[in-house]
This record gives sequence, C-alpha cells and structure tokens, in this order.
Amino acid sequence: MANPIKQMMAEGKTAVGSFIGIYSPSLAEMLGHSGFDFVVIDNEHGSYSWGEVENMIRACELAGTTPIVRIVNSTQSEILKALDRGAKGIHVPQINTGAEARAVVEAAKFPPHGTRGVAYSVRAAKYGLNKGSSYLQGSNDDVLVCVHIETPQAVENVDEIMTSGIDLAFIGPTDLSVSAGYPDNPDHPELEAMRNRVLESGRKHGIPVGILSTDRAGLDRFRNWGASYVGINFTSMLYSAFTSITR
Ligand code: 3PY
Ligand code: MG
Repeated sequence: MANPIKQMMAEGKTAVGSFIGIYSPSLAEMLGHSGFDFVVIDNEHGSYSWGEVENMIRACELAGTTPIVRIVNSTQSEILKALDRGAKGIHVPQINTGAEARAVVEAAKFPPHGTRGVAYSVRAAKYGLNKGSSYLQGSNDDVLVCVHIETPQAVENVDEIMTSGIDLAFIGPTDLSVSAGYPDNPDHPELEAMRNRVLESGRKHGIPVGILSTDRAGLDRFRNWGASYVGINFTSMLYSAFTSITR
C-alpha cells in the first residue's frame, strides 16, 4: 500500500500532478496514461458525489497514477469519506493555524495516532479483506496529509503548521493572492516573500512544499525554486491544447 508520492518526495524528486474538478473517469485515466504522478480529484471547487469520487479513484488506480482528494473543508466526516473511498491522500483547504492542522492529522489517522473511525467494509480496506493492524498501520503510514497555506494568517503561523504532523504544505497561489490583496498580481514581491517564507519553514522542519501552476513553464520555475510537488490546473492545460488549434 506504500504511497509513491511520499516516496518520491522523500527521495528529493518533484511529484507532478493535475487538479481536476470535472467528473470523468476517462480523463482521469488519460492523466495517468500521460505520466502524471498524481491526480487531485478536486471536490473543494468541483461537484462530485462520493460515488463519483470513488470512480475517479478507481480510474486513477487503473492508469497507474496516485489518487488524492481535495475536500471542501477540514471536518472529520469529509476526511473520513475521502479516505474510506481509497484516496491515498487528502488536500485540506484554508488551514490557518497549527491547531487546525493538528486536527486534520488526527482525523486522518487511526488510533492510537488519531481518531479516524474504522470500518473494514469500505473500499480502502478491500471491503473487509484487509483487516486489523496491517490495514490500520498501513493506512496511517501511507496516507498523505496535505494542508493548504493560502492566507497571510497561515503564512504568519507557518512554523506551527509545519510541526503539526502534516506530510505536505501546499501553497494555494490563487487564494493567497486574493486574500493578501493582490488578485491581479500573483507575482507581487510580497506574495513572493510569503512563498519563500513557506519554503524556508518547510526546509527547516523537513516538510515538503507544493504549489499549483498552470503550465510547463510554471512547473519548471517552481521545480527549480524547490517545490517537491506541483499540481497543474486541468482546465488550463485543456484550454492551451484547444487554443493551439484555434488561435
Ligand atoms: C489556490 O490557488 O488557492 C489553490 O487552492 C490551488 O489549488
Ligand atoms: Mg485555494
């Protein structure tokens, strides 16, 4: 059950994936066949039912890419539903303090490390075939717990967030630019300073840092900057393919 994305980041590689908010197992398969390391099934801004999330996860597995689910908020029920469907990780948006991040980690881990409720009948436990400590320990070790740092308050509290037990800190550049007051200038020096502060804190505490980009140039830029995990927006890639024909 080992998580290949955790493995890649531990080896100092940059994992590359895509965020998709459109329900289509076929497109999820295409992302996997194209070589993306992970797919973030985006149910913060997407409109998937839990059954659809499960089918997207299945499609990712078929195509050899790691399925991760972005949930709408940090409640225990959202975290539980995503992990029980078989997600190998969760992205939790809008985390602003160490206490909020610790609550996410607790909800994502089975006892004794957390408070995640257990049912062996779920897909993640092979519907009851994978029971007991091998499932519990395996899941606790493998699940990627990622929180979004996307407000000036979160950047202010970044050290306590980094030491909360998370596996990955993800900078949400859109929310960060809007919440910091620079909606039209994502490259404003203040935003760059905030990104650098997050990266430095991650280095200090041994936690990888991820970020969203829209294209190959952004991927190269953030990989060189030090990102361990880069998600590319699915709709941007699609528009760029479409308009390469029409424009
Ligand atoms: C943001 O840019 O705000 C994000 O959450 C990216 O996924
Ligand atoms: Mg965001």
